[in-house]
Amino acid sequence: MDVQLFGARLSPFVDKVARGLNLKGIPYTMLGFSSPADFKKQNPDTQKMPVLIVDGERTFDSTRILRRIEELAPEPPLFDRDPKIAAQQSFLEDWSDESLYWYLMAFRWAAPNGDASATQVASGLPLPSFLLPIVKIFLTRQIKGQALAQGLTRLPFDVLTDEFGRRLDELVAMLGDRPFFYADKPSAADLAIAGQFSTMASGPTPQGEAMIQARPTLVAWKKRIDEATADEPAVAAPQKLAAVGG
Ligand SMILES: N[C@@H](CCC(=O)N[C@@H](CS)C(=O)NCC(=O)O)C(=O)O
Repeated sequence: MDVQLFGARLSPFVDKVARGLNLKGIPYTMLGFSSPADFKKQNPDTQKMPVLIVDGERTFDSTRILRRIEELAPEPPLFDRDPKIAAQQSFLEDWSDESLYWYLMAFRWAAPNGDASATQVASGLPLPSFLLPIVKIFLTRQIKGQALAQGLTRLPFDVLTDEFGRRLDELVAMLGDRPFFYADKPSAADLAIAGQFSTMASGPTPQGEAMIQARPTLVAWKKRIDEATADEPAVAAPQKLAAVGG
């Protein structure tokens, strides 16, 4: 089976899917992009990343991709066997994708962090450095425009941080003493939230990251989900194995 993941790990949705593949032990290669045309080519339906390509068959949208991964490798399951718990996990996955994401976007594109976010995205593109300033203007107009249209990015920064803190406290309460959301094993909900938290920790949003770090329950949960979904360690070089064997 040939599995490719189109996108960049900076996207919380690409990170979510990469974690799902790692949890299932499915080997894959990353497929990057260099222009909007690549998005159109890989995903004519929504023109967004991630896209999962399995033996040439494409699936878009991280939620649908996780369901596809579940078909390819049913173990360990991405949802609890109990349908009521599975429904709660699915709801939380959707909240993370459709609401928590916009808190992240608001932190990224609000006045204090917008320039650093544009620099981060632009420097991930294979471009000559003289084009960076122009690309930053284009990215800011396009991505910040989406965030402003959604609305959370219009909040004054102190109101945004207050609301985000409330959401984090709610996540702490929902976790309680459990290692993962609603269950003892990681689910799609954990993968989704871990993706959002990883992008929040990527540099341009120190205020949001500090708020997560101030909550030990969330820090301990993030460590657990990172361990459960870590990338495969690099294969040892053959000569080293021979030396150990000899
Ligand atoms: N609901 C989608 C969201 C995907 C999404 O918003 N991807 C963003 C990156 S974080 C993207 O591709 N943006 C490019 C664009 O809007 O042109 C999913 O879960 O896959």
